[in-house]
Amino acid sequence: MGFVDYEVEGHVGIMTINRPKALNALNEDVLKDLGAAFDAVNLDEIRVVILTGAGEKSFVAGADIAAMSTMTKAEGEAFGKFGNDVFRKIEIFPVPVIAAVNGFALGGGNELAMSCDIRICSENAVFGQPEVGLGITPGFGGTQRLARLIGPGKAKEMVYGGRNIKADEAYRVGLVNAVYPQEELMAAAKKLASGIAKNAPIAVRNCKKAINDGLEADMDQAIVVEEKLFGDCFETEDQKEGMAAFLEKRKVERFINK
Ligand code: DAK
Repeated sequence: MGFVDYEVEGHVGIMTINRPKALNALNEDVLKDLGAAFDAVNLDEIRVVILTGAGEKSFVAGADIAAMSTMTKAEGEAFGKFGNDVFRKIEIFPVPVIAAVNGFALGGGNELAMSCDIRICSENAVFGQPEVGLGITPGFGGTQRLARLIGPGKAKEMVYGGRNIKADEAYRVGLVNAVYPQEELMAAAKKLASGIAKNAPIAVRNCKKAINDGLEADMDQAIVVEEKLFGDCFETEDQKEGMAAFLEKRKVERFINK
């Protein structure tokens, strides 16, 4: 599909942003294709999505600076909304999305990675929000998600200074869960994905929703969110099979997403 390739391996969907000549920078067409690729995922089959970038240099080097350079205020706002809608679609996508960050994740690239549930990266990965050097603020959620993920002090240092950090520092501050040699990154992402995909899909989806929705609420409301999603798992075939397998001291035969 245009700038986004999509393949399926078992229950895992692998999406690759494919515009390597511009280091996979996000223009309107790339964003459109990315949104359409998520809309097209068959959720009866797919239990985890991996998102990566084409080539060995860049995940996404940000929003397309050439395209943005001539935007009016109104166009900039419309572009921001368009991107935000796609990123939010990923954030609340029913199944987990793993970002396999294979190089630069700058500006909109870091913001895209932060819209995913889990980030792992290659040793050459570089993360940052360089927007203030371009005369703008981060516009695809960078000021919001970075502060929530790594804390306001470190986020402010990165955002105000437009300072990029390398993979080891991203790991240390909790922006990524693990760092791998470039050639091992996709295998690691697939292993992580299949470890999730083997579990009861309805339960995994409900965990995603519980964590995301709960983080936006105070603890009293958050616990109610959890109660409802916990209750929602009961009477499913997978809940019955999971518990029966434990009581019968056997392995789960397979979870069927029902
Ligand atoms: N946009 C467009 N083209 C880009 C690009 C980008 N962000 N990043 C790289 N490219 C292109 C380069 O122009 C070059 O194209 P050619 O000259 O070959 O035609 C090609 O990719 C290779 O890049 P370099 O030659 O520069 O490669 P290097 O290895 O020397 O350097 C680099 C790699 C990643 C350090 C460098 O390319 C770089 O600094 N890129 C820009 C990184 C950056 O500043 N990213 C943040 C962009 S700002 C908004 C919502 C969201 C946003 C804004 C507004 N609203 C609410 C309105 C988001 C903003 C951003 O993401």
